[in-house]
Amino acid sequence: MKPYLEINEEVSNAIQKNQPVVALESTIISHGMPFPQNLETAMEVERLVRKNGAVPATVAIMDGMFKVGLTKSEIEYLGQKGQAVVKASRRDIPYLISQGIDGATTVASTMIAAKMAGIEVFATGGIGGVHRGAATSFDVSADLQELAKTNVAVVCAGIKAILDLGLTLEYLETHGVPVVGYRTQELPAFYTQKSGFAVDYQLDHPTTIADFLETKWRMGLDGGVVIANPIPKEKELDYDYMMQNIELAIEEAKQLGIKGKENTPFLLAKVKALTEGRSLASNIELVYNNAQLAAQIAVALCHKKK
Ligand code: PSU
Ligand code: MN
Repeated sequence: MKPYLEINEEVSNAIQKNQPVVALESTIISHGMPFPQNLETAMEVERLVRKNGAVPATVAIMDGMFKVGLTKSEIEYLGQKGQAVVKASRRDIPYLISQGIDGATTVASTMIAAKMAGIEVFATGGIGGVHRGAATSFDVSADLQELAKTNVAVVCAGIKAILDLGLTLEYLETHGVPVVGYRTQELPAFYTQKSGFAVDYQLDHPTTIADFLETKWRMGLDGGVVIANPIPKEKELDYDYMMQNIELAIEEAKQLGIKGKENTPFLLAKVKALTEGRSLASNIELVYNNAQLAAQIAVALCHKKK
């Protein structure tokens, strides 16, 4: 069989030497943000990971392979092509790899590539989840099923606010996925610190998070962990303002009959338009915040192994 995993030299050296590495996804680049902010954000995220002592490994499907650790020009390509790149979740991987078609990896597929490469920590914006109205649409992100089985910690600003947070928490509980709040008891709602829901456990230090992860996986309790890291107070948006605009966006998606993998990118873009770009600005800030914490957790995990 032809190889399907290509880890760049810097990332591969770091993994071999037990040095910290943070995986980063590419759907957020191609489908989650417009050009050129997507590109600027992706580059700044990599810089922040390095600044906090870890090696960044942005993941995508390119040239018929899972690439772990992209070059700047590969990130530029994904940013410029935007929605023309296939959004690749678990079910899309075999088609894209066997056909040699490029794909931007979601949380689910980035977790898969990270696991294959031996990377335990991953930073993104917000995870996918159970959509509002899922009782009739059945729209539940493949991210949740991946969290149920793949041993990677996903550092995020909680569950994307466009989703049904309560149902998503129920799903995670059923599948044994712990939701850990970093310095918070309240689950953040992506653009806001507030959500009205509680996390399962609060942990206040990258080292205690590393202890938690190591305990889970050493005990053979397979599956991911959600590390919910609230957006910084000065960057958050007003909760009621966001909920109003999200409801408008969902209403429009319903009217246009948007479904399947188009749903999340449509809603994020619509909310951005309705908030005159405010949602994008806070989305960028929360990703930066997550990249830094993810790097710190990766560093703490490596210290424990030494
Ligand atoms: N976080 C963001 N923006 C995004 C995403 C996450 O700040 O665009 C992406 C991730 O790739 C996640 C996907 O896996 O949205 C969820 O899509 P779906 O609901 O179709 O599974
Ligand atoms: Mn979906």
